[in-house]
Order: sequence, then C-alpha cells, then structure tokens
Amino acid sequence: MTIAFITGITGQDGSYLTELLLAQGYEVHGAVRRTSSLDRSRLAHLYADPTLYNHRLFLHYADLDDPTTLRRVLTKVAPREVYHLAGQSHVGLSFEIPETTCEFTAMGTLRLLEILRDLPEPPRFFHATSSEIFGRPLEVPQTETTPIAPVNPYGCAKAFATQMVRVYREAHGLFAVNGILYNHESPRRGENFVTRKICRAAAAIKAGHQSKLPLGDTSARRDWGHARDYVRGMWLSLRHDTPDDYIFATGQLHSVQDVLENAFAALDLDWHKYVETDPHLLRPAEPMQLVGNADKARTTLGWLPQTSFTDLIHEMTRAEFQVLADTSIN
Ligand code: F7E
Repeated sequence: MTIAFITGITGQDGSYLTELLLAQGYEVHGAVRRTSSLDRSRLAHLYADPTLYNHRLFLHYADLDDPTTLRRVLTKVAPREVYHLAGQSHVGLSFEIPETTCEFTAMGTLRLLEILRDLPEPPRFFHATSSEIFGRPLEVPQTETTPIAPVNPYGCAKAFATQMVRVYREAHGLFAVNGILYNHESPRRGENFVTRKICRAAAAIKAGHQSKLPLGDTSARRDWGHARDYVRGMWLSLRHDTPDDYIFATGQLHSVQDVLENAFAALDLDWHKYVETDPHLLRPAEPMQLVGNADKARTTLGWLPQTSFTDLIHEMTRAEFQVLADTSIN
C-alpha cells in the first residue's frame, strides 16, 4: 500500500486529495495544527467511517513552524509521497500579516525540503504553488517558463518556495514537483475567498437572511477551475517518471462580476440590487491577466480540467442553498 503524507489535509484541497488517494488504495497521513477548535468538517465524512479512520487515514499533530516534530512524524510514517498544501493562502490578508505569510509559506516549505533531504529514502514531493508568483506577467497566458514577478507578500513567499523546490530538485536530486495552481474553488472553499463569499451571500439573500453583499474590485479577473480537478493533477504529477513543474489552469478568464451573475441567476436574483463596494476590500495591488496555459500538464500527464466555470458556480451556489434548507428543517 503506498503511503502518502499531506500538509494542509484539513483544507479544501487536502480533503479532495485524501478522498482521491484513499480511493486509489493509499494509506493517507495528514499533519494537523493543534488549535482550540476541533473543526475538521471537510474530513468529517472520512473519520466517521470506522474502516478508514486509524486504519488507512491517520492524523498527526505537526506544524510547519515545528520542524523537530515534523521530522519525527515523517521519519516514523516514512511516506513514499508528500503533498505540501499547507500555508497562509489568503492574498489580501498577506498584506496585513506579511511575516506570518513568509514564515509558513516560504520558510515552512524550505524546512520541509530540508527534512525530506535527510530521510533515508526521500519521498516524492509535490509543492502546491500559485499563479500569484507571476504577478503582472509579461506573457498571457503564462507557461512554466514565464518569469516570476509577484506583486504581493503571498506571491513573494510562493516565489521563494517555488524556486527552492527547483533548487532541491536540481542540486539535491529530490523528486520535487511544483504544481503552479490557478484559482480553484468548490463548495469546500474557505468562506473569505470571493467565489464562496458570493455563492453563500446569494443563498442567504434568497433565504432572506442577508440584504447586502460588500465586495472589493468586481472587475478583477481570474482563471477559476474546480478543486477536484486540480488535486487529480497533483496526484498525476507524482506518478510521472520524472519530476518537473506544471501549470494547472483552465485557460479562461472570468471576472468577479461573472461569478456574481452566475451565482445570483442560479437563484433568480439580480445581483445589482445587493452588491456594494467596500473600500477596505480593495487590495493595495492587484495582479493582472493571470491565466494559465496547461498544455504541458495535458500532453505529459494527460490532465484536463473537467468542470466548466458555470457548472462550478452553480454547484457552489446550490450547495450553499442546500445547507440553509437543511438548517431550517433541523
Ligand atoms: O480573490 C477580488 C480580489 O481572495 C479573487 C488563493 O487560493 O487564488 C486565490 O487567491 C479576486 C481578487 O482569491 C473581494 O481582489 C473582490 O482579485 O478569491 P480571492 P485570490 O486572491 O485570487 C490564488 C491562485 C492563490 O494561490 C491563493 O492562495 O476577487 N475580490 N472582492 C475579492 N476577494 C475576496 N477574497 N473578497 C472580496 O470581498
């Protein structure tokens, strides 16, 4: 049975990846942070299954700022594959907490690489990096060779980590892969990312629980796909013969307004009546034209995104509405 280790297992991507790996027959171990809340709702359906939890799915207290514990856990688990998904992932927030962002996202990745390098049999390593490394790119769409030019602390931290992964691959011979992930969403997305925020608000407005939706820049455009498609890319990239960097993207740009239109239309609402601009939600700098060319992942790994933008936003909106309907019944 192949053993995998996931940092960030309780997040959106971690939960989809865990489902995928368990379905492929893996034994899955995840690092969790000790917090006062035990809310790991994205994994709840998996630990409720007595055939999985503590049989093929294991959680360990370990964190990126505690390399001694991380080393001990990794030595004991001896995984064949490590998926590194953890980090401070909110771009807007990275302007407020740049040091924490760099500590976890940049230095945390370097610490993990150092630990892996020392293991008797270094595992294959996947690093979830981001289109934010390109910032305001010279090329549209971007490829794996587009120069790095981040415009926010989060992008800088990811740029450092991405380049370190390349260094460890080339200088130390680690099987280390950068997945350059464009925005990827789902009903499990964190509530302060714009797609989830909009879909939740549309459902709450429809149910009469909310009347206004404050937003930042609604003209901002992103390349949005479904998280389930992106975790399949992560897995495929570690099964390939050689380690490399891959863009995972849909190749299509949509605006925040397009998200609004699709989410509100799914519930027969007109978004213009509810949206207001909140200057606090405008970012000091916005990246431009972040849209990816995933040809390399398609030709080398056979990866293709399978969910359209419209289907994604409709799925998210329906899921929010269903949660409210279930709550009102209970
Ligand atoms: O913002 C604009 C905002 O926070 C998308 C992370 O996964 O993808 C994600 O980063 C756009 C931006 O995602 C609001 O200014 C307007 O232009 O959903 P987001 P993000 O910043 O693109 C990349 C690839 C990552 O790697 C990150 O980890 O929407 N926007 N109004 C807003 N954004 C938020 N959050 N909230 C608003 O009210």
